[in-house]
Amino acid sequence: MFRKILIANRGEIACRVIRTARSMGIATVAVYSDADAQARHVAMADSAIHIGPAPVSESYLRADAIIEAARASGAEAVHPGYGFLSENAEFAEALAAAGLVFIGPPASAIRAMGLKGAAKALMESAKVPVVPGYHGDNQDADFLLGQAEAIGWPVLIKAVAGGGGKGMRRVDKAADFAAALAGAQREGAGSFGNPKVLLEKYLVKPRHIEIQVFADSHGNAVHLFERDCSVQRRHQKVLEEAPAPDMPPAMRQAMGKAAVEAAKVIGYVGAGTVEFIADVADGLRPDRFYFMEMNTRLQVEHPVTEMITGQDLVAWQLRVAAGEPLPLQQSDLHIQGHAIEARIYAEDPAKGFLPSIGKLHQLRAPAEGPHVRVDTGVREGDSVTPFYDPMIAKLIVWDADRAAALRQLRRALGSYRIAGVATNIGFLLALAGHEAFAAADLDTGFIERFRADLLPDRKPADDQVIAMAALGVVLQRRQAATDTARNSADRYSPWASADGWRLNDTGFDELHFKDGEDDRICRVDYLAGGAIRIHGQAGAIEARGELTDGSLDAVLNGQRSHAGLVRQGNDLTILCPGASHRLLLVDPRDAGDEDVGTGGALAAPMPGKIVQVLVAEGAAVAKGQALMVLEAMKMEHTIAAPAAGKVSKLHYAAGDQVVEGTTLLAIETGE
Ligand code: MV4
Repeated sequence: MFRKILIANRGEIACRVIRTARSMGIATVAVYSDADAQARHVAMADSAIHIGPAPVSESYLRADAIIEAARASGAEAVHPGYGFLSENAEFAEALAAAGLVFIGPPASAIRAMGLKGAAKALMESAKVPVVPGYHGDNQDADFLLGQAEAIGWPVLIKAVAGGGGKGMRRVDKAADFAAALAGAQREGAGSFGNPKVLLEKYLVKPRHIEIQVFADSHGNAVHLFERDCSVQRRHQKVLEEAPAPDMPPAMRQAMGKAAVEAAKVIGYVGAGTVEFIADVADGLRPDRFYFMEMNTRLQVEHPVTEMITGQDLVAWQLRVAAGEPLPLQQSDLHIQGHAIEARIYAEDPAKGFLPSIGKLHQLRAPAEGPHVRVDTGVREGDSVTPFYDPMIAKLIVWDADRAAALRQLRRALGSYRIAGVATNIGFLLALAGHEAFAAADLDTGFIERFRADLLPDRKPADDQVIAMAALGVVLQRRQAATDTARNSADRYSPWASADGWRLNDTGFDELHFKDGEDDRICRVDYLAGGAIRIHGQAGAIEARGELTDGSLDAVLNGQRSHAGLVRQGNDLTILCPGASHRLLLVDPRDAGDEDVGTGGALAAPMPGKIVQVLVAEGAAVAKGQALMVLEAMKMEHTIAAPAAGKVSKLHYAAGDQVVEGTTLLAIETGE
């Protein structure tokens, strides 16, 4: 076995590989870009080597820099993870030339699966079923139209070098064929440098079912059953599960056998996935599945296979790459229970799933255990940057059967708490709670078909949410007041109390929240024993509770309630199970006091634009004095001095755009 390996990747997959390597006593070397110097995978590895600037073309895609790093570190083998260089045959060859082991298949196997038409012909020769169609060399438009007529409409034109749905055109009738053909050819040439296409019968109700295969260098090959990845959005997988719901045993056996044949015919070694498309117009049938493509790497969704087989696929990869035989034979492998993976992304479903860039001010994952696994590459306080995939984590659940696993999924998703970026968790919860998903009425059109159910309109905050927000604000003020009192000579001073009944005679306050465009102004009465009464739209709610480290444990009208609470200045995020609400606290008394930096450097609390600089370099300032005004998220935020001192440096001027965390100015406090 190797003594040291280098992981040519980042994020959750780098962390995943490091975890297994460590458990096997193998030393790990991480590589990182400028943007990842503080990343989790770097912190986890035994050592780490810088390979370049943030853009992937200048770092994680630089084969030369990675090979040099492997050499310099003394690593014997390189794990490519997925994406980046994982399916790059030249990279595999360059590693071999440098005397390093590529933890992946032979370059020849990667090439054999590179072009769709050639791969299909190869599969046909191995008796692996392929979608009926034409995948020959003749690219003449009239000839292809004739082939399409023979296949029967609708027909799918696919660029042979295409991928991820690019260079694909559905054609329903002869009159549309020529234009669609030209389009697919243009896209193939433009995106992949290859105008060649193939034709297939278009399957109107397909399911994406893939088989995990493994082969060693001694001629053994097995499969580790199937995964169903039919729930996709724009060719991005959203939910993956194993086994495939309602899979007939005869079909599982036939698909497993076909996948192993596919691996054998290309001389495969290592972990691979054979993707099939199943025509489910008449349900799942053993004679209605067809080879689509083979992914010559470990896949994002490999954990669901690990959960149902009890195997560690990264450990298998390392053993096979080191020349050992497969750890188990086919007859040793069995399916146990059901697993589902949900990909948690920093993206905004309300904005067309646009990536949501920013800092993960709060990141609380469900507790891990036999039923819940979380694979992640980020920690609370890390940022989602525009440079890389905005995946936050993979949540994997397991239970004895699908219905139980689905309950685990809903519970785990509901307990996730993320603030600072928008996430797809609400969308995932809607999916996991959808009756058609529970009924396993799956096909690749699932998300489009139920779009209206899955993307509900933004719900205004109800009285319960407003009450939680109000309670959170009151508890925070009390905490701040207690801290002040602790630091003051007279800790029992009534002025140190933040309770309304001491701050004003009447014993009540008014809190003004903005929920989107809606103003929510509510009266808050201070009651005995620390409770408060919040007057909402539908009535009053009596609330008390505790706020610890961003977690609010409350009792509202006698009912227990939990939520996450994150406050950035006057920007408040209330994270309720399955739904998050963002409110702005409109309160002149608080202006600026949460926007203060610590120490002498003042950082931008969020990305925005400097609209005003209120002090000059060298100016003496008092504690709490307004220094700059930052416009962010349509609100103005005052940056105030954390302590009395002198402005030693102004880094920005009015009109400048700043990213979150940027040091805006420095103050010498004389401390
Ligand atoms: C198909 C198809 C229907 N009929 N082929 C999409 C990406 C590529 N890997 C293959 N894809 C498809 N091929 C035939 N003959 C429908 C799709 C397809 C799809 C496949 C798997 C998962 C999601 C999909 C979403 C849309 C279309």
